[in-house]
Amino acid sequence: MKIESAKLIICSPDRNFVTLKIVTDEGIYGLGDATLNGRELAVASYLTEHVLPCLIGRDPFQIEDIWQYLYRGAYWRRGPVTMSAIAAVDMALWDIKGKALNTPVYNLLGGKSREGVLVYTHANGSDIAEAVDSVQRHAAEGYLAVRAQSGVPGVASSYGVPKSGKPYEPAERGLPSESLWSTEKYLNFVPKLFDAVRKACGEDLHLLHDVHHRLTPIEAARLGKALEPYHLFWMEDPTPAENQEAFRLIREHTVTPIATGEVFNSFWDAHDLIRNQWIDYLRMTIVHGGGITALKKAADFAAVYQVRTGFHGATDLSPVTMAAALHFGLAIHNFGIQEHMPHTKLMDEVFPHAYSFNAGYMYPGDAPGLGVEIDEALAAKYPYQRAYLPIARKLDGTLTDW
Ligand code: GCO
Ligand code: MG
Repeated sequence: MKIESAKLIICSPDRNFVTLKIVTDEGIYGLGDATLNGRELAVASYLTEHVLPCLIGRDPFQIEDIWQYLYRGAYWRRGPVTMSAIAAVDMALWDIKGKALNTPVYNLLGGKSREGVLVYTHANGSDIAEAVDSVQRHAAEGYLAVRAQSGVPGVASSYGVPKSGKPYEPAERGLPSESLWSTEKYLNFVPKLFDAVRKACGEDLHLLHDVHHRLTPIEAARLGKALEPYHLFWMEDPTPAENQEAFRLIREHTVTPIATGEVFNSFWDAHDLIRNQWIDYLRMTIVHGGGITALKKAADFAAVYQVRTGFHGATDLSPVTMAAALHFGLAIHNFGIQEHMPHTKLMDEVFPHAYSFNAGYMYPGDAPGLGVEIDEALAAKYPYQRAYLPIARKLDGTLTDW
């Protein structure tokens, strides 16, 4: 079998997605997600100009060799643009191999280690009452794990707070919007939020919270300690992780479990965090982390240190990445949890898929390959529109981590 052609489908059904389609001379094709939220066309151009011409004529079964060719062969290493492009090729090749062998991708990764993939979803509110209500509604839908975020009095437009009762969706068309931030108000507020949520929802529901890189290590340590009575499943991205050693200080002060990695693009971003056991969950994702091939190695390394996966799964990761993450999560032994922020009805129509949700778990389905299609005619009706993530400023105007 040989790769005959490769093309990109760039569309915006409610939000932007860049999808790679690799077609073989035997008519089998594979799909890969290349979406990098707010920087979509950089990855598209990297693929079109530099990667796709090198694929034609290659054997799509040689996934490892093609990965090394695109990674080492470029000389320039890592970075979100490069790694998302490599990931898209990698996903499409696993999809092709599964279809060619007539088996779901999870079988190529070692087979089922569990029956279903535990997922968590997002609950949001502009205040505590709304957030509690949202957690309860998601629990009633069957979720066993829910992430809770709330507007903080005085910084109501903060991360994770939806506008006009819609699910929270940060990417916005037009130039970046600005939101406000106050660490002091946030730190005083969050324990009250989780006190209310625990009282309303009982002890058994898994609760999660995303700090979104906004605290210094000592502030994060204070938050982790304050949240201990509410036994969170995890505290996410407590501080930026460019300096991996920053997590040592948090770890030394709190037993609240720590998850990080959604902005990582290489195993090396997580190397010290894992080998020092400064984190409990690795949140890298297949699209931004270099594909299934790269993440399998990262997950196997993490397994040695009892670090489990908790892959990123916001709506900016397309259904192709969602499917890849579900096959992956079903197969590996050290799976922890998978984020699930449901796509809109339109996004699901553009990407018909075999995966499903039932009673707190997701299932990749048994279709060969990844089990996702793209309706190209429908996708063509929704052309790309420039969109950005917001930026954040402190109350005095200083730019800070969003
Ligand atoms: C999450 C994330 C998202 C990101 C978004 C950026 O935990 O789901 O933090 O909300 O902000 O995916 O593109
Ligand atoms: Mg996050």
